[in-house]
Amino acid sequence: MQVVYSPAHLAHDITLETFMGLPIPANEVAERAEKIRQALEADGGFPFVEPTEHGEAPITAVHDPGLVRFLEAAWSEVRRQGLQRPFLSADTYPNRQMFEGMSPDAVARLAREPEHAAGRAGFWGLDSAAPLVAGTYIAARAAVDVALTTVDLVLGGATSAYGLCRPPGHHAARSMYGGYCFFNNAAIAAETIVRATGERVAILDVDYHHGNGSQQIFWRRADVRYVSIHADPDRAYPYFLGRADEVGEGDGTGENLNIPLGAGATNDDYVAAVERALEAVLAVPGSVIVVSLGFDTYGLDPIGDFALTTDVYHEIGRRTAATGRRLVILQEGGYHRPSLGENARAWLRGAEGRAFDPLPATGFGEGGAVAG
Ligand code: SP5
Ligand code: ZN
Repeated sequence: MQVVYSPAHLAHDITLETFMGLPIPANEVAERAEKIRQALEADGGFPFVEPTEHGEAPITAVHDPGLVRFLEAAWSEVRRQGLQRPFLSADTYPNRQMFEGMSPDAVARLAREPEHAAGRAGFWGLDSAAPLVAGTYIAARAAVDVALTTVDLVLGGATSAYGLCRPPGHHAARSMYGGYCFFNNAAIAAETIVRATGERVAILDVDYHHGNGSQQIFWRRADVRYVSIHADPDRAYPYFLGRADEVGEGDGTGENLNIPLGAGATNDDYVAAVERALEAVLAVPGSVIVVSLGFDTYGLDPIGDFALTTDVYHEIGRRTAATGRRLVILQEGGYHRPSLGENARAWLRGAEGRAFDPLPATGFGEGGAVAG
C-alpha cells in the first residue's frame, strides 16, 4: 500500500498545550507522525510518495474562506500585536448564551471577528487545547495535500492508500478549528471524491473521539454518510456532539450514525461496534470509503480510556477492506507514541490482507518497555 507523507508537518512544532487552564506537555506532537513513518519504512511493504499541491479550492469547498484567512494570518497577527507567547490559544469564546434572546439577524451582525488575536482565536476556535504556532498553517495545508494525493491514488486505481496526515482533521468544522485539527482532511477528501465520481461516499471514523467537524459539514447531506465509533461525549471531548440520537437533518436525515461507547471498551465491544458501523457503510451505494483512522482507542493511550490492543487493529483493517470498497485511509489521532508505528502497521497490513507479525524483541518497533 502506498503511503503519502510530507515532512512539512514538522513545521507544526508543538511542545505544550493547555488543559483546563494549565500548561501540560503536548499530545499532538511531530514525533507521532515520525514514529509511524519509521515503522512503515522499516516494514518494507509501504512505498512512500510525496503529496502534490492541490491549491485552496478543495479546502473552501468545505470550509469558510474566513477560517482559511484566519489560519493563514494568525501567527503574523500574534507577532504584529506584540504578544509574547509560545503558541496562540483563545482568551474568550462567543458562547451562545452571550447572545441569548437576540434575533438570529442580530447575532449574525454582533458575533463577528474582533481584532485582538486572542478574540480571533475564540471566534474561529472550539477549545483552548489546540495550540497554533508559526508553522501551523503550512503544515495544515500540507496535511490537506496529503489527503488529496491519497484520494488521487485511489481514484487512479489503487485498492487502498494511506495518508499520514498531521495535523489531524476530524474536529475541524466548516467555520471552526479545534481538537488539534485545523482543516478537515477527511471531509475535504470525501467532498473531492463526491465531486470527481458523482458517487456517494461513506466516512468511517474510528478515532477515539467523535469527529464533530465531519458530522457538522455533512449534517444535511444525502451524498456523504458519516459513521463514527467513539467515547461517549458525556465523559470525553468534544462533549457537546457525538450522541446516538444525532442522525442528521433534511436530506441528511439518517445519514449520520454515532456509536458512543463506555469507558474501558474492549476489543470485543469494539469489533461489535465495527460490525454495526460497516453495515451502515455498506447500506449506501458507492465504491470508496474514507477512513478517519485514530489510535487513541489503544489501551495505553494517555487521553483515551478504551482497552484496544495491536492485534485488533489488524482485524479491523482486515474487516474494513473485506467490504470490497476502496479505502482512502487518513490518519487522525493516537497519542501513545511508543505503539503508534506498530498499530498503524498492523491496521494497514490487515487492510491489505497481509499477516501481521510484531517486530521482534520490542513489540513497539524500537526501544524497550512502555510505562503504563
Ligand atoms: C484528533 C484528536 O484526537 N483530537 C483530540 C482532541 C482532544 N482534546 C482534549 C484533550 C484533553 C486532554 N486531557 C489531558 C488529560 C491529562 N491528564
Ligand atoms: Zn482522537
